[in-house]
Amino acid sequence: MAGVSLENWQERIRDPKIECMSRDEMSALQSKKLVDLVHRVYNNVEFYRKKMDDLGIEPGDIKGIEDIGKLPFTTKEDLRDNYPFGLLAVPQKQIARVQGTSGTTGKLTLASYTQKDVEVWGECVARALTMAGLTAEDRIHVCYGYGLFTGGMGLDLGAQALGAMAIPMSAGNTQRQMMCMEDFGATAFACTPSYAVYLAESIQEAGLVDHMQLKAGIHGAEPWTEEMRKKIEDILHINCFDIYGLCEITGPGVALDCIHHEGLHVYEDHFYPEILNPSTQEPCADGETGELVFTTLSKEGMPLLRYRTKDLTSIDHSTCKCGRTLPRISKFTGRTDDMKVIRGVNVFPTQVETALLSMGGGVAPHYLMIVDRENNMDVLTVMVEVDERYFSDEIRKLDELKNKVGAVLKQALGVSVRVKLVEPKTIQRSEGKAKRVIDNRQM
Ligand code: DLL
Repeated sequence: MAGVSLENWQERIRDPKIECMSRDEMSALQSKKLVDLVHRVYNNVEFYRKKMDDLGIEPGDIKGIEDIGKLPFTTKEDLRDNYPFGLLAVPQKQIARVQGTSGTTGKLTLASYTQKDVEVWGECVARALTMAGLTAEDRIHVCYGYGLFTGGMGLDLGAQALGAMAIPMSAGNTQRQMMCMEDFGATAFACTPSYAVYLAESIQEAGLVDHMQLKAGIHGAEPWTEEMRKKIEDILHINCFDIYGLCEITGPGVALDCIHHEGLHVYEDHFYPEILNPSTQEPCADGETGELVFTTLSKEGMPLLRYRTKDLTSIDHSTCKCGRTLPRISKFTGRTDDMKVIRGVNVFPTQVETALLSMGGGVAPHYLMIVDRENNMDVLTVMVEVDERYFSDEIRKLDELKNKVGAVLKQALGVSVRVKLVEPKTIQRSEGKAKRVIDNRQM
């Protein structure tokens, strides 16, 4: 059984030339790619030609990466308005694959990839898997969904590029996941962090932890906390890594955290990150939180200029302990659109998660936030599952726990919260992205 920690950890870097490149060399590479990209989109994408004309910019005005601020933004709404193939920079017959994500309303967001885009994607995920300590010897159990969602396909492409064994389980059927994981000797697994906790608990309950050969978990597609990472690691005795991506840029494989867990390294030779103040769109300094904006430097099929992700993070350009110079973005606090303003206070689901896990027991990290408006006042109710081991019929004990949870949440969020304790396993589990918030105020 592998252990958690830096002991017996061997650093592996798939592409040291790029991943450890000096800042000057990286800027030169990015500049060259940006100049080429701007010409490509201006000449081939009506939408960008019009946007640049409106701003009075010509491709020749962009001389290097330092000119990126002159370029127009792209939003999710722009993608919807040009759905499905209006933003292609190549003829449709060169598109090898489409991937998508379903928003909460309306049409899905669709992204188109050429064969080369697919290869770059696989290579980025292979870099990420290497960062997580995996090699061609490994067996990667993929329980992200396969389909338009990029999770399953992305991890699969990465395993292939690495030369490892992909186990394409897709999502669902936890009993079967556990059986295959054990029988096929999976050494790593990939799924959302919320499903990883559920799967880890199920493996533990079935007494199968020691039967597994797992050493790494690759989790992302939704925000999760350091406490959640430690929980999965402690149950399964593995190292877990945070993988980030979005279908518009490429799926998983835009960034991954290394063993030091001090931020996620962005593959900036392909995806140029900017962190901007969401209101003023001015650049944030290193360490300051803002909206993550990406320009796809290498994409052929559907390249995007300054795509506003709505994800909130900060960036650090210093060299990491692992030796990589790739900048690191901090773990995501949330999105501009999943932040809830409750009685004037900004609240993110991840704050609830951190607070619950900091209690050191009593409750499980399975929760649901419900926001209502009563008598013109916002009311936040947090439904929390009582941990199986602490579950008791004694009303007094449950009352004590409820009060404790209420106090911990109030301290963490800065607003008072109604706590509703529920029995273990009653909050619906998701095999994909977990639903953490229901806001009834908008109905
Ligand atoms: O969720 C791609 C992905 C699949 C990433 C598997 C990692 C693993 P979309 O469905 O397009 O793509 O959703 C993208 O999910 O803008 C973030 O808000 C959120 N997200 C993705 N990864 C993380 C993460 C995939 N590690 C949206 N932490 C993004 C926090 C994440 N949020």
